[in-house]
Amino acid sequence: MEKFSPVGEREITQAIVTEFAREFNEMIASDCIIVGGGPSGLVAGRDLARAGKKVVIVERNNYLGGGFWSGGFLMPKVTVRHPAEKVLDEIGVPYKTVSRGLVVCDAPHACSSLISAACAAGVKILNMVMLEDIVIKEGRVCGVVINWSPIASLPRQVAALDPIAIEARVIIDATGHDATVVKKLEQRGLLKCKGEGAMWIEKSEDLIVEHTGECYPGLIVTGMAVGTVWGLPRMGPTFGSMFLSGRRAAEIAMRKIEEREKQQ
Ligand code: 48H
Repeated sequence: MEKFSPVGEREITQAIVTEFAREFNEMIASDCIIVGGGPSGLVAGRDLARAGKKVVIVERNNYLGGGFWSGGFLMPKVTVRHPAEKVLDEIGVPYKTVSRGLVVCDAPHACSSLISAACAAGVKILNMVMLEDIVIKEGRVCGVVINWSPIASLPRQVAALDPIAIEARVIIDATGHDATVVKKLEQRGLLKCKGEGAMWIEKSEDLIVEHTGECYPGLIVTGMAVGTVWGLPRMGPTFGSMFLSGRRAAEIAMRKIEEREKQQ
């Protein structure tokens, strides 16, 4: 039997610390910070990274994928309506056509493939890290204030731990139903969210994609967060608009990043 190489505790710890510090240092200033690693954030991140942009996803959970792992009603099957199955084709996920314009596939297969595609494109991930606040300068969102997620479950007197900030040319709110980045603007009276509408699948998905965009200078909103901002109907357990909203967010972010590059 082949023996493991004779590497000990010190080298292993050094490898983790050195590599994390090097990479984290790179994340302090990037082209785009995406808050939330669900389907819309992952598609946006992948598209931007494939176009050569420096992208960081901030995800409060220990895992990426958000609501994409469990399909609907805890049944791990994902449905996608035409034309969004093209994203499944791109990332190599097999699916079955169940009726005209509707496909179904395995949630774990689709979710793990999307995560893998985003990482392979070069997206950097900060997991177990939560958005605590935003940085606003001269009427523009230009960074996020972050902290380790576990401190949120500690008693307040123990958890008095100051956060840090990282900056980017553009920020994307991909935090799903909660729209947590946008809510930071709302708390300060800078924007008013209409609140998510009731379910109406036929209408919802086109509306989500159409309304994806910059909701405040420097901040683009994508995925379910779009519904919360604009009061749009929800679509329940179908994910095509999450993909195409993420794609649209990336296209808009690309233009904004280039505009900022010229200004800076
Ligand atoms: C860091 C955060 C924070 C924070 C949240 O919910 P998601 O899967 O979001 P989307 O919009 O990409 O996809 C929505 C979809 O999953 C869904 O729920 C659908 C289609 N519902 C339809 C319906 O009618 O119900 O992912 C959001 C991610 C999660 O991983 C969160 O942990 C993360 O954002 N997140 N990360 N800091 N403050 N808040």
